[in-house]
Amino acid sequence: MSEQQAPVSRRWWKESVVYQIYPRSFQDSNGDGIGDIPGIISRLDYLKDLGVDVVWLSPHYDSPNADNGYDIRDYRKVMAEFGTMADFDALLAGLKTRGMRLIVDLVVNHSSDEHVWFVESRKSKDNSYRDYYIWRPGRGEGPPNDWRSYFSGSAWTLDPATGEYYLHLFADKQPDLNWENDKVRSEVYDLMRFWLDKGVDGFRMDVIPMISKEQTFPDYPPEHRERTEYYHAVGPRLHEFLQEMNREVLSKYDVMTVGEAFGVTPEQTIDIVDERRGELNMIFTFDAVRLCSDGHRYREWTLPELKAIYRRLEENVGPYGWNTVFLANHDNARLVSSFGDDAEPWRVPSAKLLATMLMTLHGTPFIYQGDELAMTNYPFTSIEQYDDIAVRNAWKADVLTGRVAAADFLKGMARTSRDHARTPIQWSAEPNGGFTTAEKAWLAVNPNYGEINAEAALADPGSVYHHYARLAALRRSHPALVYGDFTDLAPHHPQLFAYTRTLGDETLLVLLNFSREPVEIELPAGVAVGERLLGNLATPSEGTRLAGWEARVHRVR
Ligand code: TEU
Ligand code: CA
Repeated sequence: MSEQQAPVSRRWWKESVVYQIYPRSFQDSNGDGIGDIPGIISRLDYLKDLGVDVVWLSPHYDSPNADNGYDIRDYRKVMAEFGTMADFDALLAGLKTRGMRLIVDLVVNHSSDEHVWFVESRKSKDNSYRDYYIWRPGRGEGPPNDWRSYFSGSAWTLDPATGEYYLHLFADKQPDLNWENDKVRSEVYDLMRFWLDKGVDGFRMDVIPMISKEQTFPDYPPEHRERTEYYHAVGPRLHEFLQEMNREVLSKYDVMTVGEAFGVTPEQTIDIVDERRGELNMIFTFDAVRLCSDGHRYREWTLPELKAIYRRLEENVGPYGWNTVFLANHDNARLVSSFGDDAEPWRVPSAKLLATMLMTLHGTPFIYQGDELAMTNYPFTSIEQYDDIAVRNAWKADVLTGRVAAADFLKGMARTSRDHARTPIQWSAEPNGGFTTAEKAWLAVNPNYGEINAEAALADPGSVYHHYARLAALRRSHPALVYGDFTDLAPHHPQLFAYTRTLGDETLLVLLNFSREPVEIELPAGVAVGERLLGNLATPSEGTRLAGWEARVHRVR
């Protein structure tokens, strides 16, 4: 598949295993029901023992929490609920002491409407901060164009003070910054330096491809009316802005960057991650996670579709780029519930199979908190149980207007809502899963915490947690799993994902049975199953047979 001639550069961030923390839901330390930084600090050994190299912290900044911190009021302050700057410094030091790194979330497509820049900007048309945001007069009685917010409704809100509309691709409390303004860009570069000078090791950049807007502000072209992310991503000056950011800031530090690239296609990826261009190191593309959710509806996906996405990413990124591997984050339902089988007795083996895939595909793996415990979707049944602004706004826009039946809406959300991933981490069988000593956590703990929790996982050598740890160790001792070429051996097989990773004279074979049914594999000539390096069942099958949801990694003979 990929006969690569050019030597691929070796970088620490290619060899790393990244773990995402959503601080609000990780560990509460002071009994207010909200996760916090001291809580994270108390779990650093848990992360180290899991095999984590880099922690990605979802936003920890001062915020009114319209979107749980993705609406930043002060980029240089720590969210009071999470702790203080001293706590942040202690977290960074605690990670470094253990040989781990920290990347933080950079949310600069938009700020909070409570950020002082916006408070000023909305005051008058001649305010010196006016052009920090995107203001336009209406068109007739309505907004300037037909752009829609990802959280329902128009992307424009009329502000009575000046009679103009401001743009917000997300909530009305998340006004988009105007990247055309040099002053905005230099403010962003300054705040990046602030955190880099503290010693953070890079950034995950929130919806970064959307920062450059088409300045004529046209209506959506017909082909982009449905999936507007493909319109908003990769605007006219995106590459110019990223190259400037790299020149001004990133190139001066040894850091990693990963852009959240909602709306960027595999074909567009290389222009952002080509190391010769000086933009970002990696991006998250969403074709794989979106396989199972189409808006708020769950979609049945097939394994050949998933494999085709990985091949397409592989073919498009080439020797000068690098991929991420992830299937879950704080914006998607739970990994094992969406891509595995969360019915017993398949939950644990299927979660381990997914772990095996994430850690052996070609790219930097990202683990989302709780997936190492095979945490499952929450049994949501009513609208009141949801916290997420995306759900609440969509309910108002779709159900309360009669466009979607309540039952259909709730059925879809029960499979796709972002809140599934945001329920607190289940640490033990104590009340509230040991997440908090408060009577109630900010979002309900999944009632299955009695069986599914970290204490039980740590005590069980056959747990998903220990499987991740073994995979991390395997990846560390086999550079083929990091740098090796990827070959899909059975692209069209409906239940089997079988591939090799080859570097120099080492070839490893990964066999994954994505179903409850046993399967017998036919391997191509020249590929024979050799020594088993790792498996997910207590009693592994032999040779070319795989039991239901069995996963194994072998040497090739
Ligand atoms: O998400 C970007 C994004 O566009 C989607 O994943 C989005 O969450 C989904 O379409 C809504 O249903 C990023 C952050 O990861 C997300 O948590 C934020 O809400 C969003 O940007 C705005 O900052
Ligand atoms: Ca707390």
